[in-house]
This record gives sequence, structure tokens and C-alpha cells, in this order.
Amino acid sequence: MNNETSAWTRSEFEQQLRGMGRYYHIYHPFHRRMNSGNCTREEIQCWVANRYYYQRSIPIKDAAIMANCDDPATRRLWVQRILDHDGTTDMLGGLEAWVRLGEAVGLLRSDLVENRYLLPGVQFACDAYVNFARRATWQEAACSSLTELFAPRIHQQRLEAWPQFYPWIELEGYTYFQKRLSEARRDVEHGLSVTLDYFCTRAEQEKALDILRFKLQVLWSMLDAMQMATEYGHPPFYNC
Ligand code: AHQ
Repeated sequence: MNNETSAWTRSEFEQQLRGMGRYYHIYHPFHRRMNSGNCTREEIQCWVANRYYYQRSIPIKDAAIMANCDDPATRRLWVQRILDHDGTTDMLGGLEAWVRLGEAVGLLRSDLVENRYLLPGVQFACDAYVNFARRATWQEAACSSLTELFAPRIHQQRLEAWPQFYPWIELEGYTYFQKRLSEARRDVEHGLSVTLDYFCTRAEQEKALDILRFKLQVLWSMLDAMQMATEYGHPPFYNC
């Protein structure tokens, strides 16, 4: 077997996965503008309102993974992801924290939960992610969550940049990003372990990179839709 087809070692495989970070949506023009203070109030509201549909899709995606998983030990770990978003009687969930982000940027709760500003491209990308998780093996779907390898940096950037660039955003709105700093790191540790264990041959490892590429494209195309909508602001780019 030549070097091109031999499996990567565990650490080489992890480095290949981490190398996909160069395609992360932190580098998208819309995100760069947002994080350099060059977005209008309406563009920030568009991003928060549309990302709510992504956030509410996450626990649905994680429930699909649970439904496909036959291992109780894995389900006991994975269920925490659903609780983190849906909350419990004594813990604020991420969905509620995101609604508060919406209110902090001047939106109404109903604007988010009734998808008033949801763009077609954002909906299609999020639905593609959920449907992927429904039909993939639970290990493949776990691999797709590894875009969060790069997420702590993006949350930290917002926490550092937004208060100075967007002083009109109420500080309570930042609870979600603070929550995710630790939750993302915990989730990625488990998702990475599942991925490194499951994809063993070189062909399987290359498939894992393709799965991660698909999810990176889900995140990227959401911002494409928001860029077009805010640049042109009329149908068909905007929600008609
Ligand atoms: O807030 C985010 C979140 O809860 C998740 C779950 C995870 C998944 O299961 O796919 N991915 C993810 C992400 C969240 N926030 C995004 C952001 O830019 O704020 C990043 C995103 C991710 O990197 O996949």
C-alpha cells in the first residue's frame, strides 16, 4: 500500500480535520464585516433572526443522532447537547438565550420563533443539515458537528469585538456566546473521539473530511444568503 492510500495515524487524521478550519465561516465576508464593526443594525438583526433557525435545528439534529444511536453510553453523553439548547427546569437553554440575543438587538421574540425574517437559503442549508443527520450513521452525523472545533474562537471574537463596535446591543444578549465557550469545547472532545475511532481506513478518513466539508458549506451558504439579502434587500433574495 503506497503512502497516498495508507490510513493516516490518529494524530495525522486529527490534523487533517483541524486543517479544514481554513474554510470556516469566520472567514466569510459577512462575518468579517460583522466582527470588524461594519454591519448595520439591520444586518445584525438579519443575522440573529436567521441564525435562530439554525439554533432551533441543532436539538432536532441531535435528537436524530440519538434515534440512530444504539449505544446507551453514547446517548447518555449526547442527550446533554439537547438539554443545553432546550434547557431544563433550572437551566437556561441556548434557544432561550438566543431569543434574548434577539431582544438585545431590537427584535421581538415572535420575530424569531415565527421565522419572520427567515431567508430561503438559510432554511435550505439548515434543513439539509438536519436531513443529513437523519439518514447518516450516528457516527457520520457526529463527525459533521466537528465544525465546532473552530467555534470557541468565533464566540470569543464576538464577545471581545461586539460590545465596542455595537454599544447599542444590550449586554444580556451575550449570554449565549458565553455559554457556548465551554459547551462547544466539551462537545468537540466527544465528537472528535467518536470520529477518530470510527473512520479507520484512508477512504473512510477521506469521507470524514468530505462530511466536515459539507457542514462547513452549510454554515458558509447561510451567510451567502444573508449577504445577498442585505446587499439587495428585495425579492427573490429577501424573504418575500
Ligand atoms: O451555537 C452553535 C452550536 O450550538 C452548534 C452545535 C454544533 C453542531 O452540532 O453542529 N455546531 C454549532 C455551532 C454553533 N454556533 C456557530 C456560530 O458561528 O456561532 C458555530 C456552529 C458550528 O461551528 O458548527
